Amino acid sequence: MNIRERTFLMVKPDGVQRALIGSIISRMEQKGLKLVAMKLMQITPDLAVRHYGEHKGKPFYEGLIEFITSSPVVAMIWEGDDVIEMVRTLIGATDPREAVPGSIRGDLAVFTGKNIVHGSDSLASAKREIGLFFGEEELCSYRLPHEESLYE
Ligand code: D4T
Repeated sequence: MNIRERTFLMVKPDGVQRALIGSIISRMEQKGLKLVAMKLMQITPDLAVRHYGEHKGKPFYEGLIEFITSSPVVAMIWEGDDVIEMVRTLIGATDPREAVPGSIRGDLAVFTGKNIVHGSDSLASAKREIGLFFGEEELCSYRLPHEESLYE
């Protein structure tokens, strides 16, 4: 059974710097997913720590916090059936050298520390991350004309 879900997707500072915002959004749109919230924003150190808290103590943690706060990101919420797993597949493996061609990281990135995008990895993470980055009033509810032809 398919379950309608929402996921948090972020174009990281390297994706913004490399002018890849449009192509990342395009891939989600072409898949048939629905954008329900989006903003360009600067992540504060406080938000960075809350978002990546699970990695505290790991060797890459300090660099990760510095990187994610280094320039603006694009924060988004996408909606669709099984969207959390689907977006992870579209993004590809964390290490771009292992990400398959056709995925965002497989096609566009070369280094784990600069892997262009972040996508929630579970329902619990999606709920937590959406709550960290967005207020309920920032989400839009609407229908797309292709929704009927997209789902079984
Ligand atoms: P994010 O969370 O950014 O979508 O990445 P992943 O979900 O694919 O991977 P992650 O949580 O394991 O890592 C978070 C973030 O840390 C960077 N990183 C990770 C790094 O710089 N060096 C490393 O060795 C690892 C494992 C990249 C993504």
